[in-house]
Amino acid sequence: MDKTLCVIGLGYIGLPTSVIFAEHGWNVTGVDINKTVVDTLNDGRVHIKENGLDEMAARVVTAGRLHARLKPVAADVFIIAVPTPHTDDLSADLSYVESAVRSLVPVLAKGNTIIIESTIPPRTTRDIAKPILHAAGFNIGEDLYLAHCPERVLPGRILTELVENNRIIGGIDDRSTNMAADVYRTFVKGKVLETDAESAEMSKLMENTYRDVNIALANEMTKIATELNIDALEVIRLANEHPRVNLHQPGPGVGGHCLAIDPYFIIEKSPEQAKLIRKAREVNESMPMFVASQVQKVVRPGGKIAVFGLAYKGNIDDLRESPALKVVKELADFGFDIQIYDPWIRQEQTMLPLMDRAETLDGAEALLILTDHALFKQLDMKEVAEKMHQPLVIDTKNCVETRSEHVQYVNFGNLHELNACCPAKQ
Ligand code: SAJ
Repeated sequence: MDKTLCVIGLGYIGLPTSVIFAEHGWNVTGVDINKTVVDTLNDGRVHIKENGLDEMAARVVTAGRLHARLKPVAADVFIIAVPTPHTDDLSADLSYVESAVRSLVPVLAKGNTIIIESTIPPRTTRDIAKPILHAAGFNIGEDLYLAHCPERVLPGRILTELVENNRIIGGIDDRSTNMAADVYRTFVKGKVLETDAESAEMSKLMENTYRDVNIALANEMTKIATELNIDALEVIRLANEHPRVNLHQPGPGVGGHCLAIDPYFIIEKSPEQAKLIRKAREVNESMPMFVASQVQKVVRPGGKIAVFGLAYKGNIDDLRESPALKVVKELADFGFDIQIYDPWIRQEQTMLPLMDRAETLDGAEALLILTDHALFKQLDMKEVAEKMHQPLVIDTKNCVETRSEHVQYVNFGNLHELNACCPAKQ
């Protein structure tokens, strides 16, 4: 194949996307403003941890099918995969998307297809990207084709999901949709679903909002169940035996760059209507404080707390919007002495001091598990109990599989037991 692709943004999505297109025969240029990222990739290495990415990147760079650059180059197809952070008032900061679109203008030629993969509020493709290209003298749908194709891959499984997941392709017009769909059809094994730009934008946001609202429901139910001495996890297990019910799992909050942010992109566009979506965000945002207040029931003021897990979810090295960071902050504000262990996080990723497992447990009055890393499933509870001052395990992710008489084990199903259990407070 002699097709060329230029990907703007070599982050969690843009880098694997560049690599997978190159692996499927495209000639790819990856563009990033960060020189270290560019140099690292041109060396055949990657700056993020993702299953299988390092080997595949090394292969396509060595084969000469993937190059990294600081500026866009001419290509048949452009994919924009830059971040859309939110501003202090929680609306989408589109400055990266806008400047990425602008940066293409000098290299664009008639017949090019431009695809925005970054998550964006509804109508952004038509109301913001299209006018920039139009002002540069291009007629969209005739000279250039423009579409939104949201990324929907799960960290840890990105290379597999890029190929196997269904893709939604929403063009500014039918021709744009068809052109963009053909790009993905070169390697996607899932369905390539063609629609308009607005439906594509909104459906991506609703997928993550659906999960956020469902998790909020589970979290709210956990608070209610704790008050009423009911086992929330048992309730979820039983209710989910119904063929049309899928309650999600409660936890210390909702992290990551998607579920915790995407709902706000809907709220900002329709603040009067988005009542349930806003409430769900509030419930999930309240969970770190809820967890900290449960711990406060059972640990003496100033006491040591061992925290296992900082990443926003299990088996990844990602701290973005992690509820664990917020729980740690609340606990620190309460004046507790916090010791943290996370085998997936490197010290340079955080200002919080990380320790090894044994040091973290040493003298602790509670072990608080905030991330469901597989490594935490089989904890040696005898060792845990020996190191701790008070052998109490609070598992907010219900992930520990080992049970033992050496420790008191509490999860979101029996949090109410904390009201009665605390020798440290007596
Ligand atoms: N969580 C719960 N309870 C649950 C499920 C998740 O508390 O029952 C928490 C997790 O611990 C984590 C957060 O929610 O803190 C988000 O985790 P996640 O695994 O649900 O989602 P992400 O953010 O890693 O990835 C999501 C995915 N979207 C959906 O599953 C609908 C992924 O497919 C998207 O590509 C990604 O968002 C994205 O980029 O939008």
